[in-house]
Amino acid sequence: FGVQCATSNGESGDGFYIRRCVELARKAVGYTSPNPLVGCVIVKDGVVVGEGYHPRAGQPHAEVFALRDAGDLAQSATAYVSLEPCNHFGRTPPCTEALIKAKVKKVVVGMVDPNPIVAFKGVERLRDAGIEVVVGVEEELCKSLNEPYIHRMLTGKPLLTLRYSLSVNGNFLDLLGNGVTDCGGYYSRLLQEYDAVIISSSFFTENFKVPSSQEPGANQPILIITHKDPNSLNQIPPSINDITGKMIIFTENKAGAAPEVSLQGIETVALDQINLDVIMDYCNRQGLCSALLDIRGSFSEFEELVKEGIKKNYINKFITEILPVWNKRPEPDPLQALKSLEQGVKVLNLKSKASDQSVVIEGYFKS
Ligand code: AOF
Ligand code: ZN
Repeated sequence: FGVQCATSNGESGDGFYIRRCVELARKAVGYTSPNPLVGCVIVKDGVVVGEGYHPRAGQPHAEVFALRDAGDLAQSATAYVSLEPCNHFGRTPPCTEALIKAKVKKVVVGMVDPNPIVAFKGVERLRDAGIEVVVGVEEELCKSLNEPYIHRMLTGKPLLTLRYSLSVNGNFLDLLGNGVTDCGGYYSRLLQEYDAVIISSSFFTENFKVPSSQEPGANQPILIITHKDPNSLNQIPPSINDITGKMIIFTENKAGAAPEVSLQGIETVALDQINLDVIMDYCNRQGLCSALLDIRGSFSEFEELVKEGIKKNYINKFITEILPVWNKRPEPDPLQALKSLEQGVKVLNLKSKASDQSVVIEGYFKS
């Protein structure tokens, strides 16, 4: 019963088990918001006797599943958790009490929970109960696991990421328009990770395909559609009514024009001007930790939103995908629209990943 602690190259220790916690936590990618992804491993005498992860908000926490899995073997064992155990009654009871009751000897924590009602209180409670607690093992990895959750806890806003595709000669691409669907599964994985995807109705075509993740068992993101001209709802293909996932359409009330709602059962909100304040508020109310501002083809549709997002520090991150396509500059030229952005927007912490299908560059806007 259980798994030996050492890896094939003989590596063992706290880092190894916290990495396993992160691996377990990732099984619930896309399902846990507004809660974080958390994994837990119980180890006794060098053998894993229990494992668990938090499957979704409202369900028990990672520690509870791991302790159940371990049963009596949890006594005098070490519990590894990628996030500080909670010490409060939320939708579920405190994990600290479950660990104390199970009589674990030691708890190793990947990172402190940025949630102000938990931060350090879980660690203190365990120490007060005589349990040895180690904090900050594989901390960077644990932080990267929960980037959206941490961002929302610290700022009160969802992590908003600007995404677009470019040809190798630097022009914007419309993924669908160019017949490129999902290079290497990268887009599918993004849709699995992000809680919402914001798209403009300007890229809808007759055979419009709803952005949806192809990852097995993926929880599909909420679709947030910006639709500037309320009198042309017919631009939105009727097939949109077949979408089973959650969706909301923001329209713009042009002078005197009453929004014509011809789409059945789809939440439609008419605004004087579509803006990120309203969209971010909506995400918060839905308990979403992240949204992808997905620029398809028509950058000009999003120009105001991108400007607002950068000015107000709402857009924190960008993902650029460069595809092996040489295209002619589209009309109207979206790069012209980019030129009108504030000067001096700085980017940091660039990371890139190349495959034979595309090069993906990620980075952050300096706030
Ligand atoms: C843990 N282990 O697996 C998770 C934790 O409403 P609740 O009861 O689910 O509590 C949500 C909060 O608990 C969440 O905001 C975060 O601070 C913490 N999540 N804590 O010990 C877990 N998911
Ligand atoms: Zn908990």
